[in-house]
Amino acid sequence: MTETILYPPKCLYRTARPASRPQPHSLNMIGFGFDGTACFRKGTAIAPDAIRLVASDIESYSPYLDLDLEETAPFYDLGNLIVQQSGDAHQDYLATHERFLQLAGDLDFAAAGIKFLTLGGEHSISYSFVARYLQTFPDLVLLHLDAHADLRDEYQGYHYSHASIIRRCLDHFGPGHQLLQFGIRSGTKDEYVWMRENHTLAPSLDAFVAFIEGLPASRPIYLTLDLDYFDPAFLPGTGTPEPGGQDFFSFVRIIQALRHKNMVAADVVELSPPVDASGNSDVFATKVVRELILAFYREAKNER
Ligand SMILES: [Mn+2]
Repeated sequence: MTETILYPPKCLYRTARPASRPQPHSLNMIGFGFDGTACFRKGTAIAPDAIRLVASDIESYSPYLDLDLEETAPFYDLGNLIVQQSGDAHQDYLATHERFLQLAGDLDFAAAGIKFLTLGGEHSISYSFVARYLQTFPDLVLLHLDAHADLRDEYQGYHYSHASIIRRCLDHFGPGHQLLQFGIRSGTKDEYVWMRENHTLAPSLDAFVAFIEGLPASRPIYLTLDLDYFDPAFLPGTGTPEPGGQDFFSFVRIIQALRHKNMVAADVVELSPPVDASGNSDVFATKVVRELILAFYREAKNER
């Protein structure tokens, strides 16, 4: 008998179809509610189901992309990876990562056209997916929206910490891979020196959007979005808020540029519903997720 690796979602994402395996030539939503290394304010574990719940109550139409979830090609909601909770964050992360490999490890993401939209969880969960897509696509572009550089080699003793996620991804970088970051406004001096030397930090929104617009239409893109990219005035419900952040319209400009490109996967991490009792952060995050789902959509049928 095989181990159960997924919980069905408490409620299915609006307009999504249920599935228990990644579906080919499709977008696959999956929750990964791991929050073991979060250092300040925990709570991201319940974010995937919080987003699904809000999704049933917001408009399915995006005026920014002129697309409607009701009209776009089907996508699938796989539910949530079962997160081990032994109290040892490192072991718990690796055990859940193993479950992801059981679910998708034998699939050829490129040939089968398997696209993932992952709902965290804390940022460390991105590693499972980014490493896999880097391996799959030797010319992958990793776009990183975040308040934090996440380039530490380890944080508070954790190699796979949410504060070192981009460093862990860089471990898998080959010569054809490229990283561009935007929204970063917090890090160590060493992290800033590294970003300057390697030209990975876009100096402005215009520069970041122009970079996306300049990419060949076929170049595969992975977008990792830590919601603390947004200013805490707009989205206070994250574990490690930083003042001086971006607004929703900056994200609209980015998504409008991505709409015409080849996004192969994305993740949205660090929403912590208990931190914002008003629930506004959950709504904000859910609108962001709606725009992302629609940005995956391709006019030709079954090419999501
Ligand atoms: Mn962050």
